Amino acid sequence: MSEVEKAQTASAGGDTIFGKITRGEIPCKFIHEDDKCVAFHDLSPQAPIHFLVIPRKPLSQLSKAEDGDKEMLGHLLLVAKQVAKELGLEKGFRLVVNDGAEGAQSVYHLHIHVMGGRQMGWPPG
Ligand code: DGP
Repeated sequence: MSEVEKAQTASAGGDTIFGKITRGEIPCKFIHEDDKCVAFHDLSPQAPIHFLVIPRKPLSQLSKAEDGDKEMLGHLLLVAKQVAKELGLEKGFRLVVNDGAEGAQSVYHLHIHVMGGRQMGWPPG
């Protein structure tokens, strides 16, 4: 099943694989972890370097974020750029947040994709 097909059949709400990963119930090698978030390499990389930054709070998607999430959301961006630097992405990188069915979201636990290590195109598909 393609990522888009997965996204079209994914359902919002409930626990997800990322919830299990953040709670340590499924083993995963973190490339960053702190009290608010974790980062790890994507299982299905779309670039030479492709990692995800995920809040420990099980927020399903960006469109459900509230004012109280401001600090956590800012923290995710700072971790994204810090890990990108640690992985050598000095020439640039791309952040993507898929939201909902038309945004091709397949896992309903907020995550920031960080991709780099090749020239990106525009517009995205
Ligand atoms: P999205 O379509 O934005 O919901 O992207 C979900 C991404 O998560 C997709 O690129 C594949 C990745 N992914 C799904 N399950 C796992 C997993 O168990 N481990 C890791 N490392 N990545 C996963």
